[in-house]
Amino acid sequence: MFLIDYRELAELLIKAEENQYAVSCITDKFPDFDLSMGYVVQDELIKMKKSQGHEIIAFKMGITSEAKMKQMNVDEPIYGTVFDYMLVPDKGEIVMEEFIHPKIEAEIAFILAEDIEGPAITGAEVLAKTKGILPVFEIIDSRYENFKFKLPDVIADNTSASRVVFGDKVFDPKEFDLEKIRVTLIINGELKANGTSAAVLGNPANSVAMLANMLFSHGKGKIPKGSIILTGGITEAILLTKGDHVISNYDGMGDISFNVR
Ligand code: OOG
Ligand code: MG
Repeated sequence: MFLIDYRELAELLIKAEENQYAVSCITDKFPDFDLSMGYVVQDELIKMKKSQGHEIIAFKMGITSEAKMKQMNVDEPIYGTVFDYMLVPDKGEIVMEEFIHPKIEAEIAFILAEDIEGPAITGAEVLAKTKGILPVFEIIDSRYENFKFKLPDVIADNTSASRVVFGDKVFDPKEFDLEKIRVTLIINGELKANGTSAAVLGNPANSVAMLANMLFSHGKGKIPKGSIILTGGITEAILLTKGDHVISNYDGMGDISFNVR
């Protein structure tokens, strides 16, 4: 039997991120490594990031759409944390050398007007407590070789979180049908993927509710008002290459974009 050192695993993943190299999956070495162990490593990783001086700016849900489940060959939503150093301005740029094998996802983010708490909050209840919604890109960059992993691995790896690009306008959710926001993902003028917000658990508000319910069941309490939550990629993620211009249009919310230098 192996003894698993959660701290050491978190350190390994942070080093892989900081030095842009991929590592092999934890589950390859420890077949018994499970979902709850994945979150223990993620919690260690968050502690280490905080002690490096980084601050949490948002929560994220992942694997919330059929397209993502199929692409990654995993079947369950997961959550992670977005840090201040991950923030890229709208119309800004990312530098290819800072990544291993980055992919882009178009998502919808929520900003809470009130605290929300599990164990059984619903999407409708979340919506009643939401101050605003906005378009967001998430750039994911798995620290695992070939961008392949099992769920416990990707949970430990803070769900591949790497960068975020928020739109600069926040919208009133009451003015939208949250099941019907169409989103395009265009790279270098070519439509690479498109979808509708309903792809995210029927309604992205359900993804926020699920986050609150998961956090509660993991003993992590409520999500405080003012929190920002990324609800998960609407379409499959697309691999980025140097020189890419990425733009997404969201029905009724306009465009967000960035370049890869
Ligand atoms: C895991 C993160 C998935 C999403 O929006 O579905 C995610 C991955 O695919 O590497 O962020
Ligand atoms: Mg995502």
